Amino acid sequence: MEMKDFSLEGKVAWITGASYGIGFAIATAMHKAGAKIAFNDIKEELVEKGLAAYKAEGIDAKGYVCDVTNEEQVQETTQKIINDLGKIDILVNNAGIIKRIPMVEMTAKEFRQVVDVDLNAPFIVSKAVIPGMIKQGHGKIINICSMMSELGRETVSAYAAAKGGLKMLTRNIASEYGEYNIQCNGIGPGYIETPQTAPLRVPGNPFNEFILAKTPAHRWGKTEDLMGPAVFLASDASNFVNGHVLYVDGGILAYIGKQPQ
Ligand code: NAP
Ligand code: GCO
Repeated sequence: MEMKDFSLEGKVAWITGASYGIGFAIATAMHKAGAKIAFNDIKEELVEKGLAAYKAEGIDAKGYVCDVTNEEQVQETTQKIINDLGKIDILVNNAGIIKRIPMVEMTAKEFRQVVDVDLNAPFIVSKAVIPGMIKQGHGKIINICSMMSELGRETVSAYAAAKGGLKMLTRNIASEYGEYNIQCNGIGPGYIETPQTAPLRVPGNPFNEFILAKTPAHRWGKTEDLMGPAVFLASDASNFVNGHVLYVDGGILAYIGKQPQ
Protein backbone atom coordinates (compact mmCIF):
# COMPACT_ATOMS: atom_id res chain seq x y z
CA MET A 1 0.00 0.00 0.00
CA GLU A 2 1.19 3.50 -0.82
CA MET A 3 0.01 6.65 0.96
CA LYS A 4 -1.11 7.93 -2.47
CA ASP A 5 -3.84 5.29 -2.24
CA PHE A 6 -5.63 7.64 0.18
CA SER A 7 -5.55 10.44 -2.41
CA LEU A 8 -8.60 11.51 -4.42
CA GLU A 9 -6.53 13.42 -7.00
CA GLY A 10 -8.23 13.33 -10.39
CA LYS A 11 -11.51 12.06 -8.95
CA VAL A 12 -14.97 13.66 -9.24
CA ALA A 13 -17.26 13.39 -6.23
CA TRP A 14 -21.02 14.11 -6.08
CA ILE A 15 -22.32 14.66 -2.55
CA THR A 16 -26.10 15.01 -2.35
CA GLY A 17 -27.77 17.54 -0.04
CA ALA A 18 -24.41 19.14 0.76
CA SER A 19 -25.04 22.89 1.14
CA TYR A 20 -24.24 22.48 4.83
CA GLY A 21 -24.05 19.89 7.61
CA ILE A 22 -22.47 16.46 7.22
CA GLY A 23 -22.53 16.63 3.42
CA PHE A 24 -20.63 19.91 3.39
CA ALA A 25 -17.96 18.48 5.71
CA ILE A 26 -17.56 15.34 3.60
CA ALA A 27 -17.31 17.40 0.41
CA THR A 28 -14.70 19.64 2.03
CA ALA A 29 -12.67 16.61 3.10
CA MET A 30 -12.81 15.10 -0.39
CA HIS A 31 -11.68 18.42 -1.87
CA LYS A 32 -8.73 18.48 0.55
CA ALA A 33 -7.87 14.97 -0.68
CA GLY A 34 -7.86 16.23 -4.29
CA ALA A 35 -11.35 15.57 -5.62
CA LYS A 36 -13.46 17.93 -7.74
CA ILE A 37 -16.78 18.55 -5.96
CA ALA A 38 -20.35 18.52 -7.24
CA PHE A 39 -23.25 18.96 -4.84
CA ASN A 40 -26.97 19.51 -5.06
CA ASP A 41 -29.73 20.81 -2.90
CA ILE A 42 -33.45 21.02 -3.30
CA LYS A 43 -33.67 24.82 -3.35
CA GLU A 44 -31.83 27.40 -5.50
CA GLU A 45 -31.20 29.63 -2.51
CA LEU A 46 -29.57 26.75 -0.64
CA VAL A 47 -27.35 25.94 -3.62
CA GLU A 48 -26.31 29.60 -3.75
CA LYS A 49 -25.66 29.54 0.01
CA GLY A 50 -23.64 26.38 -0.42
CA LEU A 51 -21.60 27.81 -3.31
CA ALA A 52 -20.72 30.83 -1.17
CA ALA A 53 -19.72 28.57 1.73
CA TYR A 54 -17.54 26.39 -0.52
CA LYS A 55 -15.93 29.51 -2.06
CA ALA A 56 -15.13 30.76 1.43
CA GLU A 57 -13.23 27.51 1.95
CA GLY A 58 -11.41 27.96 -1.38
CA ILE A 59 -13.42 25.17 -3.00
CA ASP A 60 -14.57 25.65 -6.61
CA ALA A 61 -17.60 23.38 -6.21
CA LYS A 62 -20.30 22.91 -8.83
CA GLY A 63 -23.83 23.28 -7.44
CA TYR A 64 -27.06 21.91 -8.90
CA VAL A 65 -30.71 22.32 -7.94
CA CYS A 66 -32.05 18.79 -7.72
CA ASP A 67 -34.66 17.00 -5.60
CA VAL A 68 -33.09 13.57 -5.12
CA THR A 69 -36.53 11.95 -4.91
CA ASN A 70 -37.31 13.06 -8.48
CA GLU A 71 -35.85 10.53 -10.91
CA GLU A 72 -36.06 12.88 -13.92
CA GLN A 73 -34.17 15.63 -12.07
CA VAL A 74 -31.60 13.10 -10.87
CA GLN A 75 -31.02 11.77 -14.40
CA GLU A 76 -30.67 15.34 -15.71
CA THR A 77 -28.29 16.35 -12.89
CA THR A 78 -26.19 13.23 -13.43
CA GLN A 79 -25.74 14.20 -17.08
CA LYS A 80 -25.01 17.84 -16.18
CA ILE A 81 -22.25 16.79 -13.77
CA ILE A 82 -20.72 14.49 -16.39
CA ASN A 83 -20.93 17.30 -18.98
CA ASP A 84 -19.35 19.80 -16.55
CA LEU A 85 -16.75 17.60 -14.82
CA GLY A 86 -16.29 14.70 -17.25
CA LYS A 87 -17.31 11.80 -14.99
CA ILE A 88 -18.53 10.73 -11.54
CA ASP A 89 -16.09 8.54 -9.59
CA ILE A 90 -17.61 8.95 -6.12
CA LEU A 91 -21.25 9.30 -5.04
CA VAL A 92 -22.18 10.17 -1.45
CA ASN A 93 -25.90 9.67 -0.79
CA ASN A 94 -26.08 12.17 2.05
CA ALA A 95 -29.38 14.04 1.56
CA GLY A 96 -31.80 13.05 4.29
CA ILE A 97 -34.69 14.14 6.47
CA ILE A 98 -36.15 13.02 9.78
CA LYS A 99 -39.61 13.47 11.30
CA ARG A 100 -39.78 12.81 15.05
CA ILE A 101 -43.40 11.73 15.56
CA PRO A 102 -44.81 8.86 17.67
CA MET A 103 -45.60 6.13 15.14
CA VAL A 104 -49.32 5.89 15.87
CA GLU A 105 -49.60 9.67 15.39
CA MET A 106 -47.61 9.71 12.14
CA THR A 107 -49.57 9.83 8.90
CA ALA A 108 -48.76 7.41 6.10
CA LYS A 109 -47.85 10.44 3.98
CA GLU A 110 -45.28 11.59 6.57
CA PHE A 111 -43.84 8.06 6.77
CA ARG A 112 -43.56 7.88 2.99
CA GLN A 113 -41.89 11.31 2.81
CA VAL A 114 -39.06 10.15 5.09
CA VAL A 115 -38.61 6.83 3.29
CA ASP A 116 -38.69 8.67 -0.06
CA VAL A 117 -35.70 10.86 0.78
CA ASP A 118 -33.74 8.51 3.04
CA LEU A 119 -34.12 5.24 1.11
CA ASN A 120 -35.79 5.66 -2.29
CA ALA A 121 -33.53 8.57 -3.26
CA PRO A 122 -30.25 6.69 -2.65
CA PHE A 123 -31.69 3.97 -4.93
CA ILE A 124 -32.61 6.56 -7.61
CA VAL A 125 -29.26 8.38 -7.52
CA SER A 126 -27.19 5.18 -7.36
CA LYS A 127 -29.16 3.76 -10.30
CA ALA A 128 -28.35 6.92 -12.28
CA VAL A 129 -24.59 6.86 -11.67
CA ILE A 130 -23.77 3.12 -11.70
CA PRO A 131 -23.91 2.71 -15.53
CA GLY A 132 -21.17 5.34 -15.91
CA MET A 133 -19.13 3.71 -13.17
CA ILE A 134 -19.41 0.33 -14.94
CA LYS A 135 -18.30 1.94 -18.21
CA GLN A 136 -15.23 3.57 -16.60
CA GLY A 137 -14.32 0.41 -14.70
CA HIS A 138 -14.53 1.79 -11.16
CA GLY A 139 -16.75 3.64 -8.71
CA LYS A 140 -17.34 4.41 -5.05
CA ILE A 141 -20.76 4.79 -3.48
CA ILE A 142 -21.04 5.89 0.16
CA ASN A 143 -24.48 5.81 1.77
CA ILE A 144 -24.93 7.89 4.90
CA CYS A 145 -26.67 5.50 7.26
CA SER A 146 -27.28 6.03 10.96
CA MET A 147 -27.31 4.58 14.49
CA MET A 148 -30.90 3.90 13.45
CA SER A 149 -29.65 1.46 10.85
CA GLU A 150 -29.09 -0.77 13.93
CA LEU A 151 -31.18 0.65 16.77
CA GLY A 152 -34.69 1.96 17.29
CA ARG A 153 -36.00 4.62 19.58
CA GLU A 154 -39.26 6.42 20.22
CA THR A 155 -40.62 8.75 17.50
CA VAL A 156 -38.25 7.78 14.66
CA SER A 157 -40.03 4.77 13.11
CA ALA A 158 -39.88 6.03 9.51
CA TYR A 159 -36.27 7.16 9.81
CA ALA A 160 -35.13 3.87 11.38
CA ALA A 161 -36.99 1.83 8.77
CA ALA A 162 -35.40 3.89 5.98
CA LYS A 163 -31.89 3.82 7.42
CA GLY A 164 -32.16 0.09 8.12
CA GLY A 165 -33.18 -0.38 4.52
CA LEU A 166 -30.30 1.82 3.40
CA LYS A 167 -27.88 -0.52 5.17
CA MET A 168 -29.28 -3.43 3.16
CA LEU A 169 -29.35 -1.41 -0.09
CA THR A 170 -25.65 -0.73 0.57
CA ARG A 171 -24.97 -4.45 0.92
CA ASN A 172 -27.01 -5.24 -2.18
CA ILE A 173 -25.25 -2.71 -4.41
CA ALA A 174 -21.95 -4.14 -3.17
CA SER A 175 -23.17 -7.64 -4.01
CA GLU A 176 -24.60 -6.80 -7.44
CA TYR A 177 -21.86 -4.46 -8.74
CA GLY A 178 -18.72 -5.51 -6.95
CA GLU A 179 -17.62 -7.44 -10.03
CA TYR A 180 -17.38 -4.09 -11.91
CA ASN A 181 -14.90 -2.72 -9.36
CA ILE A 182 -17.62 -0.65 -7.70
CA GLN A 183 -17.44 -0.49 -3.92
CA CYS A 184 -20.56 0.53 -2.00
CA ASN A 185 -20.19 1.14 1.73
CA GLY A 186 -22.03 3.05 4.43
CA ILE A 187 -21.02 5.53 7.06
CA GLY A 188 -23.13 5.39 10.22
CA PRO A 189 -22.64 8.67 12.08
CA GLY A 190 -23.46 8.75 15.76
CA TYR A 191 -25.09 11.85 17.19
CA ILE A 192 -23.54 14.74 15.31
CA GLU A 193 -23.89 18.50 15.88
CA THR A 194 -25.81 19.64 12.78
CA PRO A 195 -29.09 21.48 12.12
CA GLN A 196 -30.85 18.11 11.99
CA THR A 197 -30.05 17.39 15.66
CA ALA A 198 -30.31 20.97 16.91
CA PRO A 199 -33.71 20.30 18.55
CA LEU A 200 -32.12 17.49 20.59
CA ARG A 201 -29.32 19.71 21.89
CA VAL A 202 -31.31 22.61 23.27
CA PRO A 203 -30.25 23.35 26.87
CA GLY A 204 -32.30 21.39 29.36
CA ASN A 205 -33.38 18.73 26.86
CA PRO A 206 -32.84 15.45 28.79
CA PHE A 207 -31.98 13.78 25.49
CA ASN A 208 -28.73 15.76 25.44
CA GLU A 209 -27.66 14.26 28.79
CA PHE A 210 -28.87 10.86 27.61
CA ILE A 211 -26.65 10.90 24.53
CA LEU A 212 -23.63 12.12 26.46
CA ALA A 213 -24.13 9.23 28.91
CA LYS A 214 -24.61 6.69 26.10
CA THR A 215 -21.46 7.79 24.29
CA PRO A 216 -18.16 6.48 25.73
CA ALA A 217 -16.52 9.62 24.31
CA HIS A 218 -19.06 11.60 26.38
CA ARG A 219 -19.45 14.19 23.65
CA TRP A 220 -21.59 14.87 20.58
CA GLY A 221 -19.85 14.14 17.30
CA LYS A 222 -18.68 16.92 15.05
CA THR A 223 -18.93 16.85 11.26
CA GLU A 224 -15.12 16.89 11.21
CA ASP A 225 -15.17 13.43 12.82
CA LEU A 226 -16.64 12.05 9.59
CA MET A 227 -14.06 13.54 7.22
CA GLY A 228 -11.32 10.90 7.50
CA PRO A 229 -13.69 7.90 7.27
CA ALA A 230 -15.33 9.41 4.18
CA VAL A 231 -12.00 9.99 2.40
CA PHE A 232 -10.91 6.45 3.27
CA LEU A 233 -14.07 4.89 1.82
CA ALA A 234 -13.81 7.11 -1.29
CA SER A 235 -10.15 6.22 -1.92
CA ASP A 236 -8.28 3.29 -3.47
CA ALA A 237 -7.14 2.41 0.06
CA SER A 238 -10.59 0.79 0.58
CA ASN A 239 -10.87 -1.09 -2.72
CA PHE A 240 -11.39 -4.43 -0.93
CA VAL A 241 -13.91 -2.98 1.55
CA ASN A 242 -17.39 -3.59 0.18
CA GLY A 243 -20.84 -3.74 1.74
CA HIS A 244 -19.54 -2.46 5.07
CA VAL A 245 -21.14 0.17 7.30
CA LEU A 246 -18.46 2.09 9.16
CA TYR A 247 -19.97 3.48 12.36
CA VAL A 248 -18.46 6.78 13.44
CA ASP A 249 -20.29 7.06 16.74
CA GLY A 250 -17.76 7.54 19.54
CA GLY A 251 -18.53 3.97 20.65
CA ILE A 252 -22.30 4.20 21.23
CA LEU A 253 -23.03 0.87 19.54
CA ALA A 254 -20.37 -0.88 21.65
CA TYR A 255 -21.51 0.50 24.99
CA ILE A 256 -24.25 -0.84 27.28
CA GLY A 257 -24.20 2.36 29.33
CA LYS A 258 -22.50 3.60 32.48
CA GLN A 259 -22.76 1.25 35.43
CA PRO A 260 -24.83 2.65 38.33
CA GLN A 261 -22.51 4.18 40.96
P1 NAP B 1 -29.30 18.27 7.59
O1 NAP B 1 -28.48 19.27 8.33
O2 NAP B 1 -30.78 18.24 7.77
O3 NAP B 1 -28.96 18.39 6.01
C1 NAP B 1 -29.64 17.52 5.14
C2 NAP B 1 -29.44 18.08 3.75
O4 NAP B 1 -30.18 17.27 2.82
C3 NAP B 1 -29.98 19.50 3.63
O5 NAP B 1 -29.12 20.29 2.83
C4 NAP B 1 -31.31 19.28 2.94
O6 NAP B 1 -31.75 20.38 2.19
C5 NAP B 1 -30.95 18.15 2.00
N1 NAP B 1 -32.15 17.50 1.47
C6 NAP B 1 -33.22 17.07 2.16
N2 NAP B 1 -34.12 16.55 1.32
C7 NAP B 1 -33.61 16.66 0.06
C8 NAP B 1 -34.07 16.33 -1.24
N3 NAP B 1 -35.26 15.76 -1.45
N4 NAP B 1 -33.27 16.59 -2.30
C9 NAP B 1 -32.07 17.19 -2.12
N5 NAP B 1 -31.57 17.54 -0.92
C10 NAP B 1 -32.34 17.28 0.16
O7 NAP B 1 -28.78 16.82 7.92
P2 NAP B 1 -27.36 16.32 8.46
O8 NAP B 1 -27.41 16.23 9.93
O9 NAP B 1 -26.26 17.06 7.78
O10 NAP B 1 -27.45 14.83 7.91
C11 NAP B 1 -26.96 14.48 6.64
C12 NAP B 1 -27.18 13.00 6.50
O11 NAP B 1 -26.61 12.33 7.64
C13 NAP B 1 -28.66 12.60 6.52
O12 NAP B 1 -28.86 11.50 5.65
C14 NAP B 1 -28.90 12.16 7.96
O13 NAP B 1 -29.97 11.24 8.06
C15 NAP B 1 -27.60 11.52 8.28
N6 NAP B 1 -27.25 11.43 9.70
C16 NAP B 1 -27.21 12.54 10.48
C17 NAP B 1 -26.81 12.39 11.81
C18 NAP B 1 -26.72 13.55 12.76
O14 NAP B 1 -26.58 13.29 13.98
N7 NAP B 1 -26.77 14.77 12.30
C19 NAP B 1 -26.46 11.14 12.30
C20 NAP B 1 -26.55 10.04 11.46
C21 NAP B 1 -26.93 10.19 10.15
P3 NAP B 1 -32.92 21.30 2.86
O15 NAP B 1 -32.21 22.17 3.85
O16 NAP B 1 -33.50 22.04 1.70
O17 NAP B 1 -33.90 20.36 3.53
C1 GCO C 1 -32.61 11.13 16.58
C2 GCO C 1 -31.41 11.65 15.83
C3 GCO C 1 -30.67 10.51 15.18
C4 GCO C 1 -29.49 11.05 14.43
C5 GCO C 1 -28.73 9.97 13.79
C6 GCO C 1 -28.11 9.05 14.79
O1 GCO C 1 -33.65 11.81 16.57
O2 GCO C 1 -32.47 10.06 17.18
O3 GCO C 1 -31.80 12.59 14.86
O4 GCO C 1 -31.52 9.80 14.35
O5 GCO C 1 -29.89 11.92 13.42
O6 GCO C 1 -29.42 9.32 12.80
O7 GCO C 1 -27.22 8.20 14.09
